[in-house]
Amino acid sequence: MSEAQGSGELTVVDAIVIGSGFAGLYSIHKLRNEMGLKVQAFDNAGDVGGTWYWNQYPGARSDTEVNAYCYSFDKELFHSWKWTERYPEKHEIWAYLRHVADKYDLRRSIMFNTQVESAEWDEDNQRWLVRANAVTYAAQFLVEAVGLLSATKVPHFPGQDSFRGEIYHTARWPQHELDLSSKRVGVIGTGSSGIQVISEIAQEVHHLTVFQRTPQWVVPSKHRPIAPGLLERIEEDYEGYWREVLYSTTAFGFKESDVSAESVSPEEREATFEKVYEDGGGFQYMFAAFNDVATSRVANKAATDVIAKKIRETVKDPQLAELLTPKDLYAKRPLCCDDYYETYNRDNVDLIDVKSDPIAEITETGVRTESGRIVELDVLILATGFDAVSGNQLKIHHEGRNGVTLRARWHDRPRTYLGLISNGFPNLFMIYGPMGPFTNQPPLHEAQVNWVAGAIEYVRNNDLGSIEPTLESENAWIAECDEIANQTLFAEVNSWINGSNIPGKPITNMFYMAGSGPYMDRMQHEVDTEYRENFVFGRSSVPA
Ligand code: N01
Repeated sequence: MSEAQGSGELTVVDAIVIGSGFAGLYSIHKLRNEMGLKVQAFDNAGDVGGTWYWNQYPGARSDTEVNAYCYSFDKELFHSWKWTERYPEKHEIWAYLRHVADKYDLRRSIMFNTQVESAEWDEDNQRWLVRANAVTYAAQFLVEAVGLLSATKVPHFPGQDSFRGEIYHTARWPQHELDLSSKRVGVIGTGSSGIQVISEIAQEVHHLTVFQRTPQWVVPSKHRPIAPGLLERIEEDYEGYWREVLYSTTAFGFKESDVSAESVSPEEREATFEKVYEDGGGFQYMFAAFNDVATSRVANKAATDVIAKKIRETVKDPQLAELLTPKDLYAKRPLCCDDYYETYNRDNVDLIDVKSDPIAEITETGVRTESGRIVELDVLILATGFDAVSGNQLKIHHEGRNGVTLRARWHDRPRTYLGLISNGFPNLFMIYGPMGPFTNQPPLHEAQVNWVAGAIEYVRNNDLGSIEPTLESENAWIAECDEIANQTLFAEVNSWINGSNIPGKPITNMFYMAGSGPYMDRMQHEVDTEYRENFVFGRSSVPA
């Protein structure tokens, strides 16, 4: 439907969805196919997939076991899609998301290659005016599924533009395969992206130089086919399984430990960590070996002692092993990857510690460090991460009620209630927004989209114009989130989790760390109380 507005035309829909990754696709399906709303979606990518569209770097794969890294909303989809690996690689996940788009006919609602520029709240008409491609769209509801880790962090070293080779960020990797076989390649960054790309390309490239600033604790994931019968067993009690996932702490789909490392002997701790490490525990190393690795220094130290031992046993050069061993707590998002430490035994791989010898400049032909060391390169890979959690939201110019911008409102820190919606920004729902749960994402995306759908239905059924959290409820939520986070060791370590990786960004807690189950209860409480405790409503835009 079109409507005249001043000198221009408005395209009017019921809901706008931004993003078409896991969360965006399900939002479109839920709102359009199940609720019958008129939906317009946008994505700045050329196709669906979100993270899995952009992160096509070699070695990219999920580090979450696939039985919890997929949709649950349609049992037939779960049954008919044949995953092959326990931790599926990028092509398989991207193909899955494209299949979902086809199966539920979602593409026709999505405008690709389109960056939403702005979203302005129109109080009189209780709706959002969204600008994209120089066209204005109006919608009562705005659902932003823009990704927790989407806005890239691209450092600008002196001289970077003069480099005559190729430069790629892992999260803006070209869609076509690159032939790196005869190339001298440098990788800056050793987070989850860096370790995957390093382990994968080391076998292929002529020479690889890793520029490491901070080593991280890496646990193998031991890739292998899905355990025979696992998905079939899940189907036998499908609802029960997904309920268990959502009401666990991390929503990773494995059994979390209820034993604290502090309660057992040092020998038992070590043996347990050894076993999970050797099994390719991945995330289980932090959450399934014991229940206090993220909260107890004793448990955390026992966990890192075993990884440090593995590094020493694996890396032949003791000096290199020492450089690869972190000095801080195991309290960043866990890193899981096969053959990472083994990679440094290869003759064609070098590690440069850019903490003690920082990168001084990028030259026309490579990298020069402050000590004068020169590394000649054909390709430079930036595995330098993201302006995470709030970064992508803030790329869009939002103006809420009374012209207050989201950037101004979030100046000191991102502020939401339940990680879903911010005071002063009615009907703007964020899927996995700041101050939301710290969990595996896809199951929580679905749960949040279901909650958003319920809130939208409530507003529409009661002839209301809008819903938003009160300032008091938002403040209380943030205080609660901070109190819980401060009981964890995550609060003591710098990483993208607290925004410290971005110069000038406020360093602050951005998550609800009490777990998925308690979070589900909190969302349900709002439904049970008909949103009357913590929300206020705007008047209907439809005259009675
Ligand atoms: O980013 P990161 P990431 N000079 O921020 C270094 C998800 N993910 O893309 O630690 C030199 O963790 C930086 O060094 P330092 C997952 O949630 C999932 O790897 O700041 N180095 C660090 O080593 C993950 O946690 C998957 O000292 C610089 C690295 O770059 C999140 O994304 C795969 C630098 C950035 O690490 C982020 O991971 C990939 C500079 N100027 C990602 N700037 C899977 O599911 C930055 N660095 C498998």
